[in-house]
Amino acid sequence: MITIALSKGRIFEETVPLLAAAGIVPAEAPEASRKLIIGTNHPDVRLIIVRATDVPTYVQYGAADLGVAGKDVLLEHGGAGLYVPLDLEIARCKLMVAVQNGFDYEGAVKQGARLRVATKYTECAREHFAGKGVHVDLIKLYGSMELAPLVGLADAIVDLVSTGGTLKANNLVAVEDVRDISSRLIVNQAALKLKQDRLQPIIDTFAATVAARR
Ligand code: PRT
Ligand code: MG
Repeated sequence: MITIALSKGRIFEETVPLLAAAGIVPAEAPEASRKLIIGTNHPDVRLIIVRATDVPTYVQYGAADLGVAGKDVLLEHGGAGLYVPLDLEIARCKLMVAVQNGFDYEGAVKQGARLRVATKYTECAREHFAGKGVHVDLIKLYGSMELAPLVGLADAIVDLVSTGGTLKANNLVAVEDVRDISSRLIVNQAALKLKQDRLQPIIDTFAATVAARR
């Protein structure tokens, strides 16, 4: 059995074409069924649907052989037990610093002010501000970071931005890039050795499909 861990939403949707290239077709869409284990056209290939942040954990412990996870998730999770052979170049976005419209971020940084920063991405944020020599108090949140500056919880947020629509709708502006983000194929290292004959062709087909899109 080959088990592939995916999160529903953009990662599932953008992985389906890559799976199709490898001849793997899900029996149903996760939104349609509420099932957490989804069969495919291959009796020995199944998909499991987990939270985006849990994908590396399932693969690390070998409960899934393969998974697709955002670089943001991998940076926060750490890479133990994971082989990361491929940037799938899907679910692209940017990790950015954003503030409420009118907040003088550059000025605050120049004055050496201590900034309160709300984020789900505390590891990335810590490294980013340390690299700039900016002192920050990090406030860990698990979602809706955009709210924090609006109600005085934080001066700034570090969050993912794709269209910019969410920032705009909440009177926030991006003031700094932290890094580009895309999703990666992750592989359980032991599974790669034990099931190489089944896994390597999938990895190779994904790689060829990604390269052909460039
Ligand atoms: O939603 P849930 O809480 O279940 O989990 P999740 O947010 O971790 O999962 P999901 O499926 O939303 O995201 C999975 C992966 O997609 C992330 O780990 C990223 O690598 C990638 N990705 C790409 C994004 C975005 N684009 C994105 N725009 N993840 C989240 N967003 C959010 C962002 O946090 C912000 O709230 O969308 C909002 C901004 O979008 P725009 O288009 O308004 O700028
Ligand atoms: Mg989300």
